[in-house]
Amino acid sequence: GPTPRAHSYTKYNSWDKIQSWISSIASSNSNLISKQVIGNTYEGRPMTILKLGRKSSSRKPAIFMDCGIHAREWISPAFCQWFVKEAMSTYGQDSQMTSLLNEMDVFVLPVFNIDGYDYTHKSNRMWRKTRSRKSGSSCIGTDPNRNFNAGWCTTGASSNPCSDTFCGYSPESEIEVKNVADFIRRNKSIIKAYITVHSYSQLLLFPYSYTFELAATHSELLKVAEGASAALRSLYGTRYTSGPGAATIYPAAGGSDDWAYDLGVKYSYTFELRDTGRYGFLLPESQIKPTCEETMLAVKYIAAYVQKN
Ligand code: ING
Ligand code: ZN
Repeated sequence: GPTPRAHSYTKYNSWDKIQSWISSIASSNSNLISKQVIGNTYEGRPMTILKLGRKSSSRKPAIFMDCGIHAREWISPAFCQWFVKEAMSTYGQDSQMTSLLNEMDVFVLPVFNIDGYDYTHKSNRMWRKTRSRKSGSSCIGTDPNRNFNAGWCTTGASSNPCSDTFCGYSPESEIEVKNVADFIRRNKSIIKAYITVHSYSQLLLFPYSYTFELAATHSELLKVAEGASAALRSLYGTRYTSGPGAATIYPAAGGSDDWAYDLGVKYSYTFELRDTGRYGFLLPESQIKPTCEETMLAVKYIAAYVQKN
């Protein structure tokens, strides 16, 4: 057969490469990683969650992180791959990572919107939505970050199936959203934090986006976001703005972070990674490494806070 080549963490990998990587990283770290398929996408691709953490007989508290809700935001799946690699190579070396994976599990969904991601590699680089179809419209796809059941379709979303922010025909009408929401509901008692990774704008957002009202724990959410942004900035000076979605980026209902927060996940964050618009979604591969390195510091900051609270 073909000679296996090492996975590249500094390239934008195709879905086929990421799928092989999911299998190989899990099998070569079987002490720390287990795999779980939570369902298939609309086009039938398996959605696999990697559970990172030292095996334990009791149910550990957990952090859930997804990447690639939006197809064209390629730096996002690159970060989830980087995170898993870094977790494996620093466990037993870095005291914080060791303690995190000893005490908690981290669920990582490397690509949420796999069908869309594959489509951006093969047909249209700027595609955002899923690839689902329904009779009655010739337009394809729903915005998965408008399809969660949080103020669904009330603001910053469209009921037009041809729009890039189409909210779908009902909350969780997208199978990918349903699969993730079901998983989080099933594990609601152990999931302490929800982290979702997008690009671009260099923001660290938290609830709410569906309303301008402040979250019940606004000041704590802001304090943790500001600490995480400071940690991120300490590496290369990259500046992030923190705040509630509605006031910081724009009002938008149906987002995953608002839904997770209202379900009871107390620490719920949306990252908008580099840059601020020079390259936008077309962030050069030369920026994958620095972006992932700095983002690691922010995610580890949030994880450390959640671990001790
Ligand atoms: N931005 C997010 C979007 O879905 C967002 C902003 C975050 C909206 C949280 C709602 C909730 O539009 C990008 N770049 O996708
Ligand atoms: Zn996005």
